[in-house]
Amino acid sequence: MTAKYKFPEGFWWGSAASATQMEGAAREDGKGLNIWDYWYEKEPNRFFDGVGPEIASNFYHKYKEDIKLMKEIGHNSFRFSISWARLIPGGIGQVNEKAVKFYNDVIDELLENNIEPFINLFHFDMPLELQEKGGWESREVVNAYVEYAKVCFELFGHKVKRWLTFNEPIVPVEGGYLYDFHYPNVVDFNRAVQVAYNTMIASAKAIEAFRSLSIKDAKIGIVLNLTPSYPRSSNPADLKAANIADLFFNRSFLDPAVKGEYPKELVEIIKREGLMPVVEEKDKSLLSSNTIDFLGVNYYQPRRVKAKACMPNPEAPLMPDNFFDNYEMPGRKMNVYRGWEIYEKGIYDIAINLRENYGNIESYISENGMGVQNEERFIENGRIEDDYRINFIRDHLIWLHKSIEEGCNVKGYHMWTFIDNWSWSNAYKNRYGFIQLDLKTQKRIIKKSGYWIREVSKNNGF
Ligand code: BGP
Repeated sequence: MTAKYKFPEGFWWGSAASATQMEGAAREDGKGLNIWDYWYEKEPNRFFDGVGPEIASNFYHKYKEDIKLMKEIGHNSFRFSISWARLIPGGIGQVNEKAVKFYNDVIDELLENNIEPFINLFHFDMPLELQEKGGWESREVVNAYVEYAKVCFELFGHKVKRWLTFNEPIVPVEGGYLYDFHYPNVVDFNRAVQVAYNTMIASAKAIEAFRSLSIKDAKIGIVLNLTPSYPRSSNPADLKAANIADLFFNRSFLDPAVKGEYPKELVEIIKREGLMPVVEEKDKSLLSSNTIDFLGVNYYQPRRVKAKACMPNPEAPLMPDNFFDNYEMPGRKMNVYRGWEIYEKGIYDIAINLRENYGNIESYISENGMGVQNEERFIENGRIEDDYRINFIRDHLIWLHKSIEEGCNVKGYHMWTFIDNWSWSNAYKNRYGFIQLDLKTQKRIIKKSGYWIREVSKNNGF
């Protein structure tokens, strides 16, 4: 078949997942607890249907079967994260040999199946003991993370060539320190800024440690969720609001990661509002000399913004949203289950922005996907006929393809996610996988989209 949309040779086709969301075995083989295990124990009501992370999709026990399925649906690459609390229970000190064996086995199994492993070091899962020491607010925790990163590079660096320091580092800031959807459920802009800042310091320090090891042919990057900010109109007030949202939610991580410095405009706002974090003398040079080699972009939805309509309550906690209002554009296309707008062109706009303003840094789509509730209703002859997911992927890929034709340096497309998995406080509400997971039996069944992506991968296009 000659594909109409042909992708560059060696394009990465695959998916992403994270330790807490797929491994299960949350209390097995010496794994320490992380904030998810703990929060669930404390407040199970905060999780959809009261389901916690203890079993997840059971990758810990089923990785062989799962990797076989990845192969079957055409994966040539796969991103997963290491559970810090599994590798180093408590977050500091002794390495857990059973965890080392597990991650080695997973990496070997992937390599034997010609699936390139991408390893992410942190996907929202702070070891509990370190959260109790202050989490990302604490420099001690930053240093512990760097030690953990070094352990990973030393253990697995000879086999793994693509490393990521963080997945969506802004999400623990939003969830844990502003909007109450992650533990420790703090609402405090000041502390949120410190957490955001320290995370970037941790990332830069891990990159520094990585480079000092000179691992042959290996690259290190970060995964950011980029949400292009579209103003309601060209009215200057709307443009200003969209720019502030962009500074807060995109450039706060994108600029230090790629350019090694924070945008001046953002620093001015943070100073004006009295939100400056505690910084150390060497931070500036640390950030500027340890920028990423490549960028993972998670793209789910755009952010539409308008000028603030009302004065915020002066007694309510200060929030990023004091500077703009979210805008519900009439006629927008929605994924109603997740409550996220679907806007395929956003993926193109991100790539063009990286080309124009970020030196066309090597990038790939590290997550994109569509969570749908009650997918069983689409079962025909034993298989989920998820044509909506196929359309979703295809329409995004068409825009991604266009960006590549226009010179954007995009190297791959990973879906969220390989198999239906546990989605934080949404637990199993929305299903994202190419592969259906029967929660009762743990049986895995490839959905129609899985067969579709296999063909796309085989033809390197469609
Ligand atoms: C991203 C995260 C993933 C994943 C996905 C889907 O933000 O990196 O961990 O969960 O979003 O979102 P959700 O699970 O909230 O529906």
